[in-house]
Amino acid sequence: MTEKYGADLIVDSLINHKVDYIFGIPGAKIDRVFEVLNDRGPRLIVTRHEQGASFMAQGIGRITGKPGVVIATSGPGVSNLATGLLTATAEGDPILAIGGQVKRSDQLKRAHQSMDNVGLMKAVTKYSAEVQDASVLSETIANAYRIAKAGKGGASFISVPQDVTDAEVSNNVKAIKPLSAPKFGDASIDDITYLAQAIRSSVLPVILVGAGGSDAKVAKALRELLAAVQIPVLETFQGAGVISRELEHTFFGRVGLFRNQPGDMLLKRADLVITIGYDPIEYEARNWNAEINSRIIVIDDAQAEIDTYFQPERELIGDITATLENLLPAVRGYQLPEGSNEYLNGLHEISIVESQEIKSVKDRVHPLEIVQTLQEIVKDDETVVVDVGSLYIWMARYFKSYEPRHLLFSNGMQTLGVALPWAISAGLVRQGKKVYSNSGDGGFLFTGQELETAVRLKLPIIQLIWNDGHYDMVKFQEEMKYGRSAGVDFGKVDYVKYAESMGAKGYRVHSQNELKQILSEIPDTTGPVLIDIPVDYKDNIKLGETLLPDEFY
Ligand SMILES: Cc1ncc(C[n+]2csc(CCOP(=O)(O)OP(=O)(O)O)c2C)c(N)n1
Repeated sequence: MTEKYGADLIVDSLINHKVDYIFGIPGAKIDRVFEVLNDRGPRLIVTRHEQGASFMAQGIGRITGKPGVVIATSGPGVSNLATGLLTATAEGDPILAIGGQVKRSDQLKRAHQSMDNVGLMKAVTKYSAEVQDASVLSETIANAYRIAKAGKGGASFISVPQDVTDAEVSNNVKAIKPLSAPKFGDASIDDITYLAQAIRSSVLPVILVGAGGSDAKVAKALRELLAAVQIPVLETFQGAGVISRELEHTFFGRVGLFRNQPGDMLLKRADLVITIGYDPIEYEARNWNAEINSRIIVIDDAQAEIDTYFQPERELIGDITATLENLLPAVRGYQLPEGSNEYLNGLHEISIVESQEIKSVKDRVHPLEIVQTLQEIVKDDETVVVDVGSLYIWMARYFKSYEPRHLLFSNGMQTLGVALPWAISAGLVRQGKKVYSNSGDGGFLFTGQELETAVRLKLPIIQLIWNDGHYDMVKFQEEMKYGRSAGVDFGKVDYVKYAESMGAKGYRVHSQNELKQILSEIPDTTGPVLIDIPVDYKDNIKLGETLLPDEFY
């Protein structure tokens, strides 16, 4: 019989959990796992930095709802995972991370790469543990996997000392087969009836969909509800895409960051706010309920975190899809009163007028021109990812997406550098579909080295760089606060050459027409393409200004 090691149990456990991809970089303390991956197991995607690998695992978690898996070696390999795990835990995305560790006998010494892995990761995960005996590796992985995706998703981290990975295990120790997750029921009939009555007696109810409401099943149930009941809907940035084209008339935009959107007016005016999978980390209630007078009812799978500005009258806790399905018959046919319809028509007009004001300076492209061009080119089943920065405010406000989890933002943690790694995850999962990755020239170079990974994988990623030569989102907000900015400038990079040096195609455009032409000529099958777009950010200050007349509030 062939020998079996801890590393075999790790890989067999991943196989049993039907893990398709594992992202990471090896090192001596964990290399036996990579050695086993040579022969079997998930497809290994070697990245150019562990942070990139952790973002890619998060991207898999965000898109599929199943934990993305990442692996790194001890010391700096593990610490480089921290930002990805933090972002995933904050934003509700399941990840299973496996980190190498020094031998157990070296852990209390100042030995090479010795570090308290579990202590470091405790702060940024839902679960952080170190395995001390190879025979329990599989059960630890099974639990970590389940914890990562239970309720609100997040990261699980397992530290594995080198001598545990390398330990021989008896052939009687088998990797645990995947177990079916417990199925939760809907909210109680009492609570559903209560909400139905609240809707029927309201004059202007509104639904606010957050990250937890944006998975495909919830979106389907919500769409069925909205086809039968007239209620306006708002999204947070991570709730993007829940409203289909057919239901577009029910959509009143996204809210987040500055309290100046038509959606903010609607939230203020509404006499009933129904939140679905809303997480305050995206847009704290103090921003939209500053006066503490909103009537709030929650639909979620876990009870709400209460604060002064978020005191729901009722919470419908249970499987969100099942709750929405059972709410439907109780509210079918509800129509808004005439006065509310007039108000909503007015709101629609404000958004349309605002999005039409475009005047770009010569040789630079206005943000709204980029948004409009993408809107024309991108198909509904293609993925658009957006890094943090001024570009993300423009995209979150104006780019419409009609399928859940097809327009991706890091909003809970606002982590710079997620775009290209998430684009790689989307390219892998949604095979054959183009992915449009948007980054500022600042954020792009946080993980820009992963362009080589995308080239190696031949993924059809179109990386747009909104290039203004500054960390603009900080710049314009500093200018609003202090009348000047600090720490926001950096030097020039030739992104076309950068792309070419890694084997990608690189272009630079100076007008909306050039952008449109290049985008429309990219074949579906081509590998990564990078487009450098000198962007005209003169209107950015408007993003933070109070934009709406008071009487609408
Ligand atoms: C990891 C990380 N570091 C710092 C920040 C703070 N921050 C938010 S936006 C931003 C500037 C982004 O600049 P760029 O990518 O060029 O996009 P732009 O705002 O110019 O469109 C910075 C530094 C952050 N969100 N994440």
